[in-house]
Amino acid sequence: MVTERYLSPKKFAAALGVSESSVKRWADEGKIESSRTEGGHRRISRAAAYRYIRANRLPLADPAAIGIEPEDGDEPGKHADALIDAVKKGDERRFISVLTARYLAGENVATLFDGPVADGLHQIGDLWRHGPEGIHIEHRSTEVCIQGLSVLRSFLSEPAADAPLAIGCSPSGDPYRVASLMASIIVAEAGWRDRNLGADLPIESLVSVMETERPRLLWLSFTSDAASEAFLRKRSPFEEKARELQTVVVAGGRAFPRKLLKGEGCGYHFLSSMEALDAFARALRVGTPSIGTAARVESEKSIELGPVFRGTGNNA
Ligand code: B12
Repeated sequence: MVTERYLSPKKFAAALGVSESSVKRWADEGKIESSRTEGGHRRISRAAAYRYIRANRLPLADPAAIGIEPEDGDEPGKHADALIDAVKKGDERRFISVLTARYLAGENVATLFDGPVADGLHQIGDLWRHGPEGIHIEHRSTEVCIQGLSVLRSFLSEPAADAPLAIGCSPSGDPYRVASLMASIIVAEAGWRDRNLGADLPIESLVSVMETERPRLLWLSFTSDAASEAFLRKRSPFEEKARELQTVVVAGGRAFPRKLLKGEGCGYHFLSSMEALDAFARALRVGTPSIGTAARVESEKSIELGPVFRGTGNNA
């Protein structure tokens, strides 16, 4: 598995099939983020190199030169099948290799998450009914996804220091970790500072982190029916805090309690996919009026949009 964080212009040039002097010129012109060693040698972070390849849709003449496993075949769907298969088999190396190749090829990250990554986990969803091995397969596949998504997260550029903050989690009693990690990567890619608080977060600590961190956007992922029922019973301190701080709350997941779309609440916006979150987070980031339409279309069941939405939120 590839490890070195930095690439020499020579290695990067070999991977791209261009001359070393071209890469050095691009670095000096600032086209590729680069730095200098104490000895004055140029070095390019692997993440910056990956972003450059992705942004310019550059073909790799020799992927192995930078430790990327060449992709086998290019038929449509081949990559999705490879990802699904890697998730189901708990094959971390292959999952990371194919996910990295899809990222370099410029594939939409949210589409990858809603598609092959989620499908891979959905397809093992019933194994637990057939015995204890089903549970360890679910654990293994979940860990593979967590590792792979964390590697992909490391390719993203750091958001601006003054970028708005988005935090999120799965509520108390909900052990599911993948969807919340996906959401954090999607908002980070949309230019937010992201803070994933993971699974099973008690509502009291959610309220306290809202008080201290004052996020502009907050995501909730509901997968466990029992945890959703518990959230419905205990939600009022959270809703009071969200109203007080004018936090924009988005929620999704198979167990999202529809009741949240009725009554006072705090203006939950139900988004059914990571693609929807991507569009929502990008529009809210720039506070365009069209966000209203986008959200209303996506969550026609949601409560009328509050003033927050028109960019009066805090922590911007
Ligand atoms: C992995 C897994 C586990 C793992 C979880 C590991 C972990 N820590 O994450 C473990 C082994 C712990 C587990 C345990 C159990 N599980 Co389980 N599990 C799954 C499985 C296979 C995948 C879940 C997952 O991560 N999916 C990947 C995510 C990304 O996909 P997704 O949830 O569909 O999310 C997509 C959208 O909904 C949306 N989305 C989701 N959240 C959000 C949030 C926002 C803000 C947005 C915008 C979008 C969004 O975007 C995502 C990408 O498209 C599902 C099968 C399934 N169909 O999902 C069963 C499943 C959820 N489990 C199930 C069951 C029954 C159980 C057990 C009771 C089994 C048992 N007897 O042990 C226990 C209960 C645990 C508990 N305390 O609740 C049932 C239903 C659960 C329920 N009714 O509450 C399912 C549906 C399987 C089935 N078909 O029966 N499970």
